[in-house]
Amino acid sequence: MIDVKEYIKEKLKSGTLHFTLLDPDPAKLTVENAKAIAKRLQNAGTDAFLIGGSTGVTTESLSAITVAVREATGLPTIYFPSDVHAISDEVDCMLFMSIVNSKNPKFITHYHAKAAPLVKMLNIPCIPMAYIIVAPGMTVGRVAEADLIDPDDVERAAGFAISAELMGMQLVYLEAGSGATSPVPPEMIEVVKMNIDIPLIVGGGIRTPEAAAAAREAGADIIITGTFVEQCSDDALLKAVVKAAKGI
Ligand code: 1GP
Repeated sequence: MIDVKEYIKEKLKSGTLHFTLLDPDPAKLTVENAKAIAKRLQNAGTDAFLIGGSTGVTTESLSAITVAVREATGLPTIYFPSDVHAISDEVDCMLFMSIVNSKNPKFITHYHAKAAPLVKMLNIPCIPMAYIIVAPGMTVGRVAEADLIDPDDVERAAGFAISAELMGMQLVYLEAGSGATSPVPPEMIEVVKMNIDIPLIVGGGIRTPEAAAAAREAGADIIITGTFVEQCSDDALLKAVVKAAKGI
């Protein structure tokens, strides 16, 4: 099993990382497709795989996709939690995340209280993370009942990020929502990054080398792409986005 916290810490010494998001909803991704996509992304230079989605994920699909990705690439598999009922000890670690700008306490701490005993019993390594949803927010914004942060309201985003750090979170994720038409603005990334000392993850709507480079230049430590990697059949473009994210 890979120590993901250590892996991230070591890799960040040489620059920004790129993580690939795979949605293990069986209606969207088969094991065979997951293996093929994971291999292509490894060849493009991705550093790890986040596995998770807002709907339709089960323990079985999460385990099956995780094992497939691990066998195909040997890269870290990180659970990006979907549901309290989908928990697997196949993953290298789980992002134990609070959706800090949700209007519903279920997404801040209550689902966590339901899942925690099993997570602890299975001894799944966890990284505590604050998940901050910025407009448009897309499906996760709706499902998680987020009080969306306006893309211009950089101070509000920074406030959530700083409070997360003070609460002991080890990662902050600025999320525009999967498939967002506009990613988190570079100005917001810059201000949030300036105000925290923990790694900053940015995702949602990044699908061009320009957008990936803009997020990296603004200070993102880890850049996530999901929709783009699922849909892109052009290996050169895939590589260009990963390279732009990593600045190599
Ligand atoms: C969603 O940030 C991720 O949680 C990825 O978004 O699917 O738009 O790349 P995309």
